[in-house]
Amino acid sequence: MLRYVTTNEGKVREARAYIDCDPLDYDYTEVQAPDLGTIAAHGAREAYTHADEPVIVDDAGLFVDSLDGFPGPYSAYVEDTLGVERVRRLATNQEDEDGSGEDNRAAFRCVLAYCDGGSFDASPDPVDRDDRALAAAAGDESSEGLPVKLFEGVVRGRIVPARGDGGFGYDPIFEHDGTTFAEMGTEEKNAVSHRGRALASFGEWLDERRE
Ligand code: ITT
Ligand code: NA
Repeated sequence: MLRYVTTNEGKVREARAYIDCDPLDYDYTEVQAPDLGTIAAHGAREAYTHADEPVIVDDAGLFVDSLDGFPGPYSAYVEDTLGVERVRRLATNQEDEDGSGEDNRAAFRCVLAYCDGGSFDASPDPVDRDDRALAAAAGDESSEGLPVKLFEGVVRGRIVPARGDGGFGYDPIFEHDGTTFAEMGTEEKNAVSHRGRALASFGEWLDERRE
């Protein structure tokens, strides 16, 4: 069985529309890195080594244009500490300061990292050497070199005052085509979201491999 390595029920709900998987609560090392791919690839190798079953690690974040991409890879930490409403206010103040009148543009990004210990045409490591150094620093040389396939999804939108009570995380303040992600059902969000796009390409790749 494919294991979706996460503690986030919202991610699993969305993933199940595309793939058959069970959640696995495994606390892999979230290495400090500026890009989601490095974090996810490292997590997938470590989780596979632990679980000995095919795994998917999902690393995602909200990137606010006016904040130079903050909170980005730190989105989970920032949600826990500042909270969603303060991130919204930060983004809004920023806009007022430069008086540009620009919309509060932002993007959600998601990287899925797949590892099953088998060999396949792996994705090039996002920052190959750095990743190895990070893996070594985390005391995880054993899993070094395991092939990992990365799938990425991006959706652009705007930061707005919170609306809706669906979804999770930053969904209430992220508007796409006039609707916040928290105002959408799972299917509607999946059809346009960062995670939906990454899952769709992962699902296609899995199907091709099975043929
Ligand atoms: P796991 O690491 O256990 O998978 P997490 O929620 O900590 O769960 P991330 O490390 O990927 O997930 O952190 C992503 C942050 O971005 C976190 O605060 C999420 O709530 C938020 N986030 C990710 N995907 C989102 C989405 O589709 N809608 C809203 N917020 C999202
Ligand atoms: Na996390």
